[in-house]
Parts: sequence; C-alpha cells; structure tokens
Amino acid sequence: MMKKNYWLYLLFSIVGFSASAQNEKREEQPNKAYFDYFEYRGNDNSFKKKINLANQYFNPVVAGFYPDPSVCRKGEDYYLVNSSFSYYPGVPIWHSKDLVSWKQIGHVLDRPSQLKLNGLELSDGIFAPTIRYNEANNTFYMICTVVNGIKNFLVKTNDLSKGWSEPILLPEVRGIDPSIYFDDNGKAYITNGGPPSVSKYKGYKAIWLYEYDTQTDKIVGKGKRIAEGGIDTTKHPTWLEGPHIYKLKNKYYLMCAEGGTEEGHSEVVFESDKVDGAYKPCAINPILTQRDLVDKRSDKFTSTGHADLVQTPQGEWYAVFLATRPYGNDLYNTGRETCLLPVTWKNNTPIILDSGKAMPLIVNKTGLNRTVKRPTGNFIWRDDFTNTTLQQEWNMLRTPEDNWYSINKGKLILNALEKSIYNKVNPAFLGRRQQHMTFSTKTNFAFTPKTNDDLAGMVLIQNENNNIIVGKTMNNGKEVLVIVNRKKGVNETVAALDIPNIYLRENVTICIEVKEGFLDVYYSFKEQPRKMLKAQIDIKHLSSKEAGGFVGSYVGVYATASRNK
Ligand code: 6LW
Repeated sequence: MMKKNYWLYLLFSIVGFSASAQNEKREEQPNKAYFDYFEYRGNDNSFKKKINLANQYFNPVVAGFYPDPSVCRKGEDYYLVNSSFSYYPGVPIWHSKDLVSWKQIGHVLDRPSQLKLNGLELSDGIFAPTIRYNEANNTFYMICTVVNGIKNFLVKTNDLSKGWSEPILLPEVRGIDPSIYFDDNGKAYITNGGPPSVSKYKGYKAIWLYEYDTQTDKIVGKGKRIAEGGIDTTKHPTWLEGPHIYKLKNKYYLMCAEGGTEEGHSEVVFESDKVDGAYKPCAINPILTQRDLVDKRSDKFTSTGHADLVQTPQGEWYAVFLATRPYGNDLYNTGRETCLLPVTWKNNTPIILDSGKAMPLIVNKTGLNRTVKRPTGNFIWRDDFTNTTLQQEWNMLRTPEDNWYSINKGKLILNALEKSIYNKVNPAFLGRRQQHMTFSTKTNFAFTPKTNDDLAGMVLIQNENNNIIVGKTMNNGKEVLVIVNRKKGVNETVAALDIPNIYLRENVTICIEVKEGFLDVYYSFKEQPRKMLKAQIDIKHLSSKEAGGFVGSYVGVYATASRNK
C-alpha cells in the first residue's frame, strides 16, 4: 500500500510538475512569438585590414543601406542624415565631432503624424534628405520628398533633443531631392531636381531654384530653372539631381549628381556670380566618379555620387557621398552606403576624387576621436531585449498602425498579425540593416503555430518580392521549420523539416550565415549542437541590381498569421 501510494505520488508530482511547466509556457500565447535575443556579426575581409585608429579611417564611414548622405555643421558638431524610403522611423540622424565617428542620435521623422508610408512600395517614401543649420535663426532644417506621398516638405527644430516639427508642405516644388541654402544676406533658397523645359530624352532633367521665406515658411514667387541636362549636353547626360548650393569668396557653387545612382553615377559642379544663375560648369568635371575605371580593382567601390560638402571650423572642406561595394557583376545586397573624402580646390573647382583614381578603402585623417565602434568596420551587435524600448537600429516596414510588439522580461514579443511582408502594409516585422557582405545572425524564439498560415522566425528582406524567411510554421498538422525563398514575387520552399516530437513546444535557434551572394541556414533545439538546414542558397536576388529599387537588405524577426498571402 505504502509502495503503491509512493508511486502514485511520484506519478502525480511528475504530471503536476510538467503541467505547471506547461502552464508557465502557457503564458506564451499561440498567436505571439517570443524572441530571447538577436545577434548580428559583421565580418567583411576589407575591414580586417589594420588601420591606425588615431589617424586613419575606413570607407564607408556608415556601412550598409545609408544612401544620399547630407551633412551640416553647427559650431564643432556635425550632423548627417540619410534616405530611408518606406522604413520607419524615417531619416536616421547622426552626430560626429570628426566627420568619421558617427553616432546615431535618433530619427528626424519619429512620429506617425510626420510620416505616412502605408500603401507605398519599399523603394518609395523618403528620398534624399538635406540637413542644414541656419545660424540666423538658430534652426535646423531637414528637407526631402515622400515619393508617392506628401511629396516635397521640410521639418525644423531649434533643439535637436526635443525632436522636429510636423511637415511643412512645399506643393510648389515639383520633382525630388530638395535642398535648402541660407545666404549670408538673410535670404533662403530651395533648389531641387525637377522637370526640364522640353523632354529631350529619358533622364533629361533640370535643377530648379525657389526663394523661401523663413519667417512665413513659404515659397516666394515662382521657381526658376538654373541648370538643365548636365555638364556637357552634347553627351546627353542623364539624371541631373541631388543639387546643393554653397558659397565661397562671393561665388555660388551648384553641385549635383549626374548619370543615375548606379555604375554611371558621378558628381558635377557649376559656378555663378549670382544665386539664381547663370550657372556654368566649373573648370574640372566630373569631380567624383568611378565609372571610367578598369573593372578589376581590389576593395572595389562603384556608383560614387550624390555628394554634400561641409567646411570644418579650420576651413578645410570634406564631402560625404554614396558608394556601393559590389561582389560579382555589380551586385550588392548592402545597398548604397555613406563615404567620406577630403575635398581639394583646384582651378576654383572642389575636387572630391581626381579623375581616374580608385575610391580608397582606407583614408588618412588626423585627430580622429573614436567615440563609437560602429557603424562601420566589423562589429557584433546584440539585443537581449533588456531595455523596454527598441534599440534605434530596429526599423519596421512603413508606419505602425497597431501595437503589435512589446518588450517584456527580456523578450521581444511579436503578435502574429494577418499581414505579411509581401504586401505594402505594416506587418509584425522588425529588422536592422545588413551592413556587411559577410555576416551572420542568430536568434532564439518560442512560437506555437496553429495553422499553415502562422509563422514566426527570421527574415532577410530586400523588398516585397525578394526575400527569404526561415521560420516555424505548420504543415499538414505538423510543426515544421521552413525556408521560403521569394524571388521576383514567386515563392519556393527550399527546405522543410518536421520538428521532432521531443522538441515540439521547445524554443528554436536559427542562425544564418551570409557570404556575398550565398546563404547557409542552421537550426538547433534546446542546447543541442546546431545542424545545417540548407547550404548555399543563392541570394543574388536580394541585390539592388536584381531586385531593382533604392534600398539595401535588412535582416530581422517576423511573426504572421498570413504567411501565404
Ligand atoms: C535620389 C537621387 C539618387 O533621390 O537616388 O543617388 C535617389 N541619387 O538623388 C534615391 O536615393
């Protein structure tokens, strides 16, 4: 009897114990995914080269998809912004004391009321911001375009720590890439890329100038075309865009990009005695391009252009601009990145890089003040979700509509919404930029799918039609790990693994390793050693060239109740 009771007691305690363990798990609701951590490791060969941190730096200075850089200075402080297209929050803003070490201080557009992106393609939205500081009224301005949205607008602030104003719309300004220039006589001008006088050929564009009243925040009078076509119109130049105006020794300089943002990209410059023209090409042009160089070169950069200039308090000039680091035939999944070079004036022309010179990976600059390790070089970035707010590297697709994520007790919790990354919506996805050609990411999560439409896991995304999901879902009543590769809008399940019964309800660890155009995927349950799920998946369709558009790839976490639509 004693014996029987003992066994019964033991049985009940085991059942009771596992029931309470299950109950603990039951806190985890089936329509939510619980992520313990997310780790990103960048490991590019080029960044393994030894540099002297006190007086050398790597290009790009901000790695990964941070295109169309614009820079300004207030006293000893520099500020930099980038395009963000349909990622939210919009327009990352950075601070530096030396133009090399950039620390992100937030986003300019960080309230839903400032940035409406839903319904837009990922490569619509925020194009080419310009940031300027106007000493006359102690105000910062950020001006840009929401393509297929509110179009051209600006926001302003006189205290960066307090955030930026609501958008001030500029309906008179047609086209893209607005910039604002504050003259020393108190007048302000907006210049941008817009329609030409006649449409001569594809990519034939003009640069416009508008006077802007900083008291009323309104355009004054009518706009005027101040440049058209490009530097040498006999050569049919294309995509004259990204204009900025500077003044030196009573001369106005109009600097623009020419040739389109891909391999043909360049930067050119015009000069004029008056702000509204006539502008004529400076003595030397282009002032930056890689398009004429031999194809084979080490640590190759292409597509250099879309520059902005800044003068140091000591009077030296520097340029920030975008460039890409291709593998293979001009393929890059990392997007267009922010680079920095010193500017030399020759024949009254600001030269960013002498003609025929290859863009340098390593550049000398004295007096560097390395306060931040990222956002370039090889680094490890990890979020253990110990803060209740998201780290600023995390972005979402478009403007948040519901409260679908939370951070609680060291876990990031995503609600599996009936929204997928395949549509122009705001799905339960949080991602960070792929900043290296060679990198790995790892996450560990709990998720209990109920139907074939439920999924949670990791995503590598270039856009709505080109992405890869590694996740836990359901197939014919069984929990499975799948890899779904979406290429040009067509899904292919490239791996499916039935989860062994003993690991149902256990956390799963997913690790992806990317080297240029190929991806390896690993998984493990509990503390078991990792196993390969699929090797050498071709991911060249996550490059800008294959996918089209202006963004770079992101990697992140995702939950959905609508994975097939
Ligand atoms: C941007 C244009 C460009 O508006 O690409 O490289 C466009 N330059 O100036 C999108 O980033």
